[in-house]
Amino acid sequence: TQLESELHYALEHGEFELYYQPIIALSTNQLSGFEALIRWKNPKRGFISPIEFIPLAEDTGLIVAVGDWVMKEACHQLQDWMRQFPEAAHLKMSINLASHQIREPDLLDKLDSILAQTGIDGSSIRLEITESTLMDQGEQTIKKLSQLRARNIQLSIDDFGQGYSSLSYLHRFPINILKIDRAFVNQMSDGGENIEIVRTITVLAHTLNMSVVAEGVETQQQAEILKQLGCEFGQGYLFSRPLTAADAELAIAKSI
Ligand code: G
Ligand code: G
Ligand code: MN
Ligand code: NA
Repeated sequence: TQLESELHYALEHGEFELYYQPIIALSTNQLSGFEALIRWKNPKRGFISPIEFIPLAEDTGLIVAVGDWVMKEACHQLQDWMRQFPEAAHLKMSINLASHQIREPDLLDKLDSILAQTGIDGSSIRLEITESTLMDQGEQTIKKLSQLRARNIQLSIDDFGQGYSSLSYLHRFPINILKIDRAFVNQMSDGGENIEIVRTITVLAHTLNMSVVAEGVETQQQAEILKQLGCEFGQGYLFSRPLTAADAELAIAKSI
């Protein structure tokens, strides 16, 4: 299709850009890291949301090339920030990984070469994998995830609660972080029910030795409730929208 060939063109001509959304430690209000979020600025069409082109990139397999670019760009950016700000060595860079990318045989080699090139420690990056990707795939995925963990790379389940996680299965995945889907967080203040769901997810995560990131935190009240529930991290418009690299850099400078 037209859009498909434009995606190819976009990759080769630098039309993609990463934005960085802060992730905040709720107990201290400190910056703990960023989630890298891709943006496409097309000279003709203008801004195209990832909601439109990521599914297409997944269907056509182009997601692997796009994902490779994202991993490289995000890691080089983190390397640059760590050089500029030695006090920011604790910051984590979260990178979304599509299901194609996990199945891809070269993923580990690519990550190894990015880590070697940038000198970043594996523990500084977090790969976000959606719940449905995780549940779709069997033993091969568990093996791949273990190989990532062997490099100290952290693993997050993204959009948790949206899919159909088999809870009995969850403990078999070597996951460090659980990101609670923003649907639960948004509706938390409406009444008790979603608060109880978030509480239960948090207890579940902690039982499995995972930390919790709440997505879509938009109000101070939500942040307070989340903190009380023992949720460690928050991400959302209350703290910050996704930022350009330049603005993210200012946020780091301010935080240290
Ligand atoms: O940032 P925004 O709300 O526009 O993102 C919309 C969707 O696109 C989200 O589900 C997000 O996870 C996804 N997305 C953003 N950046 C990337 C990326 O680099 N890779 C993949 N696979 N998905 C991304
Ligand atoms: O699916 P994933 O969690 O990767 O997507 C992250 C998306 O959520 C990004 O596109 C980002 O723009 C969006 N987002 C981030 N914070 C908020 C928020 O507080 N409210 C809403 N509605 N969306 C948010
Ligand atoms: Mn994500
Ligand atoms: Na998410």
